[in-house]
Amino acid sequence: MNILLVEPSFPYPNKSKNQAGSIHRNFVPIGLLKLGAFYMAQGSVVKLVRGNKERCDIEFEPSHIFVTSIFTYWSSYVWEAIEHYRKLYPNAEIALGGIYATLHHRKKYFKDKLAEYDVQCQTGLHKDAENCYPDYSLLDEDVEQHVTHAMRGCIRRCSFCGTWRIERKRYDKPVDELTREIVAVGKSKVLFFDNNFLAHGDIDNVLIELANVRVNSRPVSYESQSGFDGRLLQRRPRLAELIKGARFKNIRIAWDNSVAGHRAIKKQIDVLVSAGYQPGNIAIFMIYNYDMPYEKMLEKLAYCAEWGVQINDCRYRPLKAVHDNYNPRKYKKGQTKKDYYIHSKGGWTDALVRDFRRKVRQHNIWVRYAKCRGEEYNRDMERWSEIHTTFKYFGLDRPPEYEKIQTSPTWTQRVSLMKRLKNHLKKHKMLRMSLKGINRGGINQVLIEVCHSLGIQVS
Ligand code: B12
Ligand code: SF4
Repeated sequence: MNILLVEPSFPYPNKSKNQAGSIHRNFVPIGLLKLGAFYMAQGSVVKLVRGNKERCDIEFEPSHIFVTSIFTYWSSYVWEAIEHYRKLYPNAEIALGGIYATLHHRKKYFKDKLAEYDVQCQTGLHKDAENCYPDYSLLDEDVEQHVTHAMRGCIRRCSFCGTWRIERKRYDKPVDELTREIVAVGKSKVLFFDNNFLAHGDIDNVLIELANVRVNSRPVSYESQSGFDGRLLQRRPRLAELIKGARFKNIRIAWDNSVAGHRAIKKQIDVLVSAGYQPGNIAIFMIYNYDMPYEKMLEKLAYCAEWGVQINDCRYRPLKAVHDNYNPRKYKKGQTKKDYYIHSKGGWTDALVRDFRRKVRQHNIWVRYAKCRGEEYNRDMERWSEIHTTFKYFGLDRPPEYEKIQTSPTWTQRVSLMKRLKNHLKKHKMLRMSLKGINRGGINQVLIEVCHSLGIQVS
């Protein structure tokens, strides 16, 4: 078979503004990479495309096209991809799978669309692909981390969550299989996409063995994308020590229940701190725009300030949502329920959603840059933080103090050029460039030349 794997042109953020949001990096269509590995092993010719490409970019005639899907509210990108590839290859067999397909396949509108474009739908996990390692060579660019699962499913049934509908069966990957996989894939950073990593039935051994894994004689570092189940940590503080011992970074726990649960959350933070994590490097997932009203969410925020931990704000979108056009830039004009889901039942409005996000952003900046110096949040700190993000984008270290940037014409020009160039590269989905290694005196000139060549105004 000639198989074309398609990741629709999902609107992934290029890079989140703050560290608590650093979870948005390194997206890869992991399901497709496993499917590709499986079909290649079967002798098929496989090619992967990201977005809607033209025939000339896809140098072969696919007999089968596999389209993946993820968030339900990104459904339009899925159907656009299907429409595009159906027109391009009228005779190919098209199959749609992934999370959105699994959550919506029973709905009438969904079935109608399948019929309209003559598409087969496959729900849930692909058993054969699950036994394969993702083949990263299918991607054009190098990916620094390996994405995997230690377990599937979840031990809980939270009302807002789709996880237990998507991964109905609990499965724990045996420890030796997991470590063998990490060594075979050979990347020294591993990202777990598990729903509830600590619920693995053999978690102690998993963590002990992860600590021992070496890739090219180097230790491996880990991250659990969905964070850790704080209740399990609280029950067994030893897990926090094992997590630390295994070099897990970007630690997150969730606080989705009532404000009255603050004592338990504090205990969970204490367990992590006793294991060696700094409060400022711990983040708390918090669902908002849901049943808990804005005022109560502010109480949670105040506790987080007292504890000195960061917040990962999670705006609720229902599992049935098929669009989400929330635009953070529209804070002046505002948006309505037509644009995105607003949980008015819980008293939420567009203004409150934006206000809560703003407060969380300011809180995180304060935790990262000011708290340790005993200072309050101020707007310059946020401006400096944005410049810092731009520096990181170009592979540079920390910028100087904000005051120095403001008072030096060279620095002001440099920062302005960097911002313009970054916006241009992002807008046109161009590869980011590195300014690392260019001598300081020459950076402005390099930036001016690059901007000129791209038609960006530099005055
Ligand atoms: C990791 C993860 C994230 C990551 C990144 C996801 C990514 N890949 O881009 C991050 C942290 C960024 C994230 C963020 C959010 N997430 Co999330 N996330 C997940 C999680 C845990 C896994 C998703 C994933 O990528 N899995 C990897 C999949 C695609 O690969 P796989 O499983 O190996 O694929 C297999 C099958 O799917 C199948 N398959 C896949 N494609 C195809 C194609 C064909 C043809 C076939 C045959 C088979 C097939 O075969 C593969 C092999 O078995 C899911 C929960 C879950 N269990 O699914 C929630 C989930 C998708 N997230 C969810 C939510 C709510 C969010 C947030 C909105 C939370 C918030 N409020 O802030 C944000 C939104 C961010 C945004 N940009 O909009 C919801 C979805 C809600 C919805 N309405 O769609 C889920 C379902 C969890 C939940 N709580 O309900 N998330
Ligand atoms: S613990 Fe997390 S993954 Fe499990 S059901 Fe609740 S929200 Fe979903």
